[in-house]
Amino acid sequence: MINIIGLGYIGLPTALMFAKSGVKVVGTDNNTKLVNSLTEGMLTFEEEGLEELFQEALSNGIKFTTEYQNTHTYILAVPTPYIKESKKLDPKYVISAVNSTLDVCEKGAIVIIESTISPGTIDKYIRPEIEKRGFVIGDDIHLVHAPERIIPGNMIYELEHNSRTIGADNLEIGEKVKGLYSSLCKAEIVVTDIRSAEMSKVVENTYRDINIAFANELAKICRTDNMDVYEIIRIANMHPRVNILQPGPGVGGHCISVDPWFLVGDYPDLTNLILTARKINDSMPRHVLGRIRDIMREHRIKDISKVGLYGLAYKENVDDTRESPTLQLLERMDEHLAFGVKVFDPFVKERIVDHQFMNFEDFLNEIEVLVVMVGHEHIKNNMDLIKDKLVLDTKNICIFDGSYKL
Ligand code: SAJ
Repeated sequence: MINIIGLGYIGLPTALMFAKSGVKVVGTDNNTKLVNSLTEGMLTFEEEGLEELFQEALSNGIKFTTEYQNTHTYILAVPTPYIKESKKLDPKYVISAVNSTLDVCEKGAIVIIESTISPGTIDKYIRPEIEKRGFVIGDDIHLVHAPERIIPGNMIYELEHNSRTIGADNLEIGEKVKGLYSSLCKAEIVVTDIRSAEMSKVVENTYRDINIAFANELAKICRTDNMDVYEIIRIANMHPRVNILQPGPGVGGHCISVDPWFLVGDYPDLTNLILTARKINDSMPRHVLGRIRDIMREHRIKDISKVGLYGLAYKENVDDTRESPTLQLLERMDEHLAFGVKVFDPFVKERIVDHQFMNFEDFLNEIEVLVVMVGHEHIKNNMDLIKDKLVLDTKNICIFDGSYKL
C-alpha cells in the first residue's frame, strides 16, 4: 500500500491514477473538509477527465483520511510556498510531512518527495531533520525526489505520457521507485541522484519562463512601432530551429512564476538572464494597464468601473488563481487607488476579489471595455456576445476585426 500525503492539484490526480492502475492507495490530507468531501465522492477542483478517473479509483478501493498510515512507501505532494519578500522556498510543510511520516512508517520505508523544492532543499533541510530524530538514511529510511511534470488542464494525459525523473541516493532504491511509477507512467523514467532531480525540475520551469519573457519582450517592441507580434512570431516559427512562445498578460501559476526565483535567490551573482526574464514577465500586468489607459483615452472613457477583466485563473480552462496575472494587475491598481474595475471568470465560483461577477451577461451589461486576460474555451464560444464591446485581447483569441492587442 502507498500513502499519498497532500491531496491538492498534484497529489490527488497522482493518487487516483495509482489506484486506477491497481495499486492500493490511501490518500492523506490534514484538511478535514477536503477529506470528507472526497470520501463523500465529491471532487475539490475541476480538471479534464478527473471525474471519470475519480470514479475508477473509488471502485478500486482508494481511501481518504487525515491520518498518516503505517506502511512502506510514501509520496509527499504537499505545498511548497515561497516567501514573497526573500523569494526563497519555505520548506515547512515538507518538513512537517516528513516528520509525521517518521512517526508511523515501517523500518526501511521509502519517502518520495514530489513537491517542487529548490535545489539543495533535501540536503539542507530534510536530511538534518531526519538525522536529528536518530534515523539512519539509507537504512531506517530512504529518500527519493520524484518531481512532477504534469500541466494543469492536461494532467491526466500527462501523468501517463510524460517522462519522469527519479532522484535517489542509490540505484537500487531508484529502480524500485521507477518500478512503482511505471505502473501509471508509460514514458521513459530516468533514475539520477537527488540534487540533479531537484535542479532539473527548476531548470525546466526556468527555461519556459525565459522563453515566455522573450515573447513578451517582442510584444512590447512591436507595440512601440505598431508591428503585429503574432504575425512575426508565426513567420519566425516557420524556421526549423525557431519556436517562440506566445506573449500574454503575465506569467502566473505556482510553478513558472516561482521556481526561477529559487535560482536567483541562491546564485544572485550568476543569474542575469533568469532575473531579467522574471522582471519582464512580472512587468506584463503593468503593460496591460498601459494598454487599458490607451483605450480609455482614445474613447474618452473616464470611469474605470466601465472596464471589465475577463479571467481570474492563471491560464485557460483551469480554476487555479495562484499568482494569476489578473490578481497581479488588480494588486497594482490597488496600489494606485484605482478601485472599481469589474471581474468575471466562469471557472472561479467563489468570490475572491471586489466587483467580481458570477454571471457573464450581467458582467457584460455593466462594462464598455472588455479585457481578455485568459483564453478560456468559454469566451471563445461566446465571441458574438462581446463583439460590440471595446475589446483588449491580451491572448490573441478574438477572431473579429477591431480588437486591441497587447
Ligand atoms: N504562458 C504564456 N505564454 C505561453 C505559455 C504560457 O504567457 O506561450 C503563461 C500562462 O498563461 C501561465 C504561465 O505562463 O500564466 C504558466 O503556464 P504554463 O502552461 O506554461 O505552465 P504551468 O505553470 O501550468 O505548468 C508548468 C509546466 N512546466 C513546463 O512546461 C516546463 C508543467 O509541466 C509543470 O509540471 C508545472 O509547471 C509545475 O508544476 O511545475
